[in-house]
Amino acid sequence: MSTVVVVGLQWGDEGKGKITDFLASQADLVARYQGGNNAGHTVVVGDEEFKLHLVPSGILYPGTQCVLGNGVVINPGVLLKELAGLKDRGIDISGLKISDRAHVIMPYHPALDQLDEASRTKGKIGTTGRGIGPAYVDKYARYDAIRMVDLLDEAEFTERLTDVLEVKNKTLDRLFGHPGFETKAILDEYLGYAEALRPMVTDTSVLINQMIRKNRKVLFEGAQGTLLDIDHGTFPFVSSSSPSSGGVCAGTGVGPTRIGKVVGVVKAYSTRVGEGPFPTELPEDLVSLLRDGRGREYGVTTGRPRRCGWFDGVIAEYSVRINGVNALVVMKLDVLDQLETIKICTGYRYRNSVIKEFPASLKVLAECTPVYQELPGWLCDTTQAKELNDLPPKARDYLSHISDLAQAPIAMVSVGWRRDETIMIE
Ligand code: 2SA
Ligand code: GDP
Ligand code: MG
Repeated sequence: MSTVVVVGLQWGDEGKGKITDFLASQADLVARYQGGNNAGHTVVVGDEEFKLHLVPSGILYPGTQCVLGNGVVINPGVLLKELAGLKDRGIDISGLKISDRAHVIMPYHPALDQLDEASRTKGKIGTTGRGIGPAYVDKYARYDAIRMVDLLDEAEFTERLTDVLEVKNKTLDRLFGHPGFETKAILDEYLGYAEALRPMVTDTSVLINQMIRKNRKVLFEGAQGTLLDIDHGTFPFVSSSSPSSGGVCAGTGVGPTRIGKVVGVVKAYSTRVGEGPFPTELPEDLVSLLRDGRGREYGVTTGRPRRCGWFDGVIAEYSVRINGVNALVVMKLDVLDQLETIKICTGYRYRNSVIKEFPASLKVLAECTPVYQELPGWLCDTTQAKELNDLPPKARDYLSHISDLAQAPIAMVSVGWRRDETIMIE
């Protein structure tokens, strides 16, 4: 079957943008199925770098259809700005379609997100502040949600917004003493967005399923990662959507019988941005080993420095299982080029035993200490490698450990941010 899901197996930022772009050269359609403009996907083409937040990473190929599925939450102003920026750089944006069932991020969503985070003395999640959580809360609570289809209907939107603002303004005042939003100002702004987006809004489930029936190649691009999944992540330190492969069906209107392959993207080490547990995290005095130099581990959306640590085999096996991964892609191997010793976590020591399965309880996780195997570094440049045999034996040995721990075969290895710095294995 010609459908492929690209999913992050850690806490996001594995390099999904690069791999989606790489695979998109063969794709007819690329769809996002969850998240919103909290995502930051980097694609490098020659000397040009594109940082995509909402637009799928297939947009750089003219003629490739791109879709924002019903599971995505859409900030219309941000989307239009991103599209204008791409157009200014000569990118053909005419292939983008947006689901009529996708939910809309309204101005009170980022406000509530930021005020809520700022008001908490403990238990901060470290969100991106883009209103993602509050938008999904409204979706699941149902009463106050606004979908694209509502935004395009002026009478419906005006009525809904008037009712919703009454509730939201009370909440903003009562919880945070924050001044309310004006209905007219939002109407003026959002009805303008509605007109600009109208030609792109459609029933994208029809579109994607038509492509699949014609046996065209369809890619589903995950944002964030499995450990940030609302169900399978390190709850509550997660995002509010379903980045794992299970999210594809609900988030695009494509049935599970139509999913062909699941490509799991992992970094050769680990990173996390925001709060929450991170068993293999390096202490601050060692973090620059991975964060700086070729690692460039800073948030694409917020600029926040990312926490960095060693590769975690417990998490890799967990995520391969949750997503049904049948091909692994290992990213950023080159970042380890100059390390004399590389550690890899093979299990967690918990009280008197070693556990291999990622625990649900954060209390248990806090008591876990990683069991490390130390491997010798290869101490040479891998960025020029074009096939597996070009890599030094020690680097190949490291990759074998990753594959064994994750219990999945490696299909590709990335040794740099450029398209051609990619090794195909199968
Ligand atoms: P939110 O804003 O409600 O989704 O935040 C909840 C948690 O999810 C994390 N999160 C992310 N983690 C990694 N990368 C993300 N995208 C940007 C990037 C992040 C950035 O590509 O660098 O620029 O800071 C992303 N989006 C959400 C977030 O840190 C919280 O832990
Ligand atoms: P995403 O959210 O999963 O798409 O990943 P991000 O774009 O947030 O972060 C990945 C970062 O790593 C970006 O700056 C990429 O340009 C960069 N990158 C991707 N692959 C490689 C690689 O193999 N080596 C190096 N050094 N950088 C890479
Ligand atoms: Mg990212």
